[in-house]
Amino acid sequence: MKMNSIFSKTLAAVTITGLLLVSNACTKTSTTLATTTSASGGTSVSIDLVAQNMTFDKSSISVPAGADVTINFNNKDALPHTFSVYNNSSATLPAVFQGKAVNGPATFTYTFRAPTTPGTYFFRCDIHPAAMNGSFIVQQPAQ
Ligand SMILES: [Cu+2]
Repeated sequence: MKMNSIFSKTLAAVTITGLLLVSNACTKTSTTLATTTSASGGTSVSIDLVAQNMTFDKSSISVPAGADVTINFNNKDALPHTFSVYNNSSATLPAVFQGKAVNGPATFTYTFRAPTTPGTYFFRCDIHPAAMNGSFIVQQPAQ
């Protein structure tokens, strides 16, 4: 049983990686995911996000439900940007996550737990929400 569990998790990670490689070939805005499965069964994901010229380099970020998310944020502008996640584009509170402002040019690492309910959420810069936003997609974990 234990071996089966490890095998299925490994298979799931490989499947996710394969799907993302396919989507990366289609569009520059898709997320590059490097998922890992910890011994406790939790999933972590690390995502690079660049803010430059008042825009993010991604219009869509996808993560597994309930994953530990690391955003490697690179603010290349000489002004502050933030990264926050909300339930939808109206950005009503409570937020899923609200990151602190990062004065650029500088890098910062945000960490938070993804929602456990799959669906399409919303991310934005809280300082420039109209110009800097996108879809934060929480995916059903692979079985
Ligand atoms: Cu901003």
